[in-house]
Amino acid sequence: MSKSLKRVENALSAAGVSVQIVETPASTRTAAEAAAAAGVALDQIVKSILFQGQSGALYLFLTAGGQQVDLTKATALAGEKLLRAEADVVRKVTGFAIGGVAPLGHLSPPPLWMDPHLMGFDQVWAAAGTPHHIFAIAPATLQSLTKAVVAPFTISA
Ligand code: 5CA
Repeated sequence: MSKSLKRVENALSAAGVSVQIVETPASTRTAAEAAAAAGVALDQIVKSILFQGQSGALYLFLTAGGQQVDLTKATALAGEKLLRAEADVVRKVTGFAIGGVAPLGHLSPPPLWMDPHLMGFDQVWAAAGTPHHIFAIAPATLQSLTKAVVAPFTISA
């Protein structure tokens, strides 16, 4: 089993949350692919999008699949100017490759925020560390596990 997948599994079980990680035959590298694989609405997919501040710190924005991060709003939340994190930085700091970045189980857990668009669903689906593994979780459970701050940061949120 991949180390990335194992880290997500361990993080979930350490938190005492019983969650089934599903291996998908088709790619779940993008939110659209993950929505098709899970048979759910695009906004039920949790995109784990990383930005990097001028200080070098990373910030994670858990974003509903159909939404876009508004850089101005994200910058205001982080408190410093942000740029999209480069793929190699994401890999090094989180331990996950782009397309499989999970909302938890990071090598160095970043401060994180959660899109209110995710909160209205019974369940949302997130990447489990690889582009072929996803899991379903109640958004309130994901929020309490990650200690994400729920705040609007998407375009015309
Ligand atoms: N497994 C799916 C659904 S959970 C997934 O990980 N989706 S995602 O949206 O969270 O991850 C893909 C995101 O990675 C894209 O939205 C984009 O924001 C970002 N990304 C894609 N390519 C790059 C790249 N070269 N450098 C930095 N970020 C990238």
